[in-house]
Amino acid sequence: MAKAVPKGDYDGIRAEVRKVMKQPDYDDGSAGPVLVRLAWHASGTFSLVEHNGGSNGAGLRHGKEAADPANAGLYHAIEFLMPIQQANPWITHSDLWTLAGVEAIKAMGGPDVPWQPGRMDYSDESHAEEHRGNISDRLPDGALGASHLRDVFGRMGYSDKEIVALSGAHTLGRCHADRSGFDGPWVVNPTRFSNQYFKLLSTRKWVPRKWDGPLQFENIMAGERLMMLPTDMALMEDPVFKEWVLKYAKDQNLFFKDFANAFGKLIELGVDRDDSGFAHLVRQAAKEGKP
Ligand code: CCH
Repeated sequence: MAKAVPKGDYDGIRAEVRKVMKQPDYDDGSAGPVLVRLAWHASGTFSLVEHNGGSNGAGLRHGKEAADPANAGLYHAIEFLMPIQQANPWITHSDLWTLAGVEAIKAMGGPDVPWQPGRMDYSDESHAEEHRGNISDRLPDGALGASHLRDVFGRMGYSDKEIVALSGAHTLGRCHADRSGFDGPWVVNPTRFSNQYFKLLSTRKWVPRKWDGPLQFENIMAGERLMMLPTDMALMEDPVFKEWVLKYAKDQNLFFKDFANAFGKLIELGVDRDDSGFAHLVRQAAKEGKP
């Protein structure tokens, strides 16, 4: 049972998130990676042009978004957080999901990502659809390449550098054959946030795995079968992406700084609470000459 904390005590909520992260019978003993993925998938549907999608509303609980194959397995994360929400009904799901992602990153040794409350929740499926528009098929497909990454992340307003920084989250967690069809972790210690993903991506030899599943790449390290998705490999194949992979492999501080900025921006996408949310992003995109 999670603890009830006073309304507005987000540090108290963070402490509860740290408690639910300990899951000895789940994956690598931690809910942390799947909590980070929940925050990302809740946010990564945003479109700068259509101004819909994003973490506001916690639409991932409803209808098509809940059934999107890209979100398979995220109910684990939602369930891990449910006791906190039940003990603290004053916090919205959308605030809790994004805060849990940010706290999990920090608890696993990563940077402090800026976070602010103020997201609301859609009350039901029709409420979600009315506000959400058609946001199907917006999350990335691991089987594709560099131009797909630029399409998906460009729609949210991200630069090449930010795409690479965000991809560094694959230092956490693993693929599950029964969720995405892919299988295995990217690094040996997948509950520790670091620049290990970039180091391995740029220095190890990755060969196609011989198996019945979708194309993925492998390298055996310390007796463990590590993996890369085709989209991960695309970061080394594209010359602009590659430059950032090499920089982040060398400089963990730079990676932490760029990741914290990019992830902080991710969880703000479409959160139209006041001038610090969407309006700020539009001004920034206009300044950078983006659509
Ligand atoms: Fe990811 N990711 N991700 N990813 N991801 C998967 C797992 C995690 C892609 C595909 C996959 C980001 C970007 C991409 C995490 C964070 C981020 C899986 C396995 C696939 C497939 C899912 C499964 O089987 O459970 C693709 C394609 C992209 C394109 O860029 C970004 C951005 C982030 C966050 C910043 C995390 C964490 C996981 C591990 C989840 C877990 O359950 O362990």
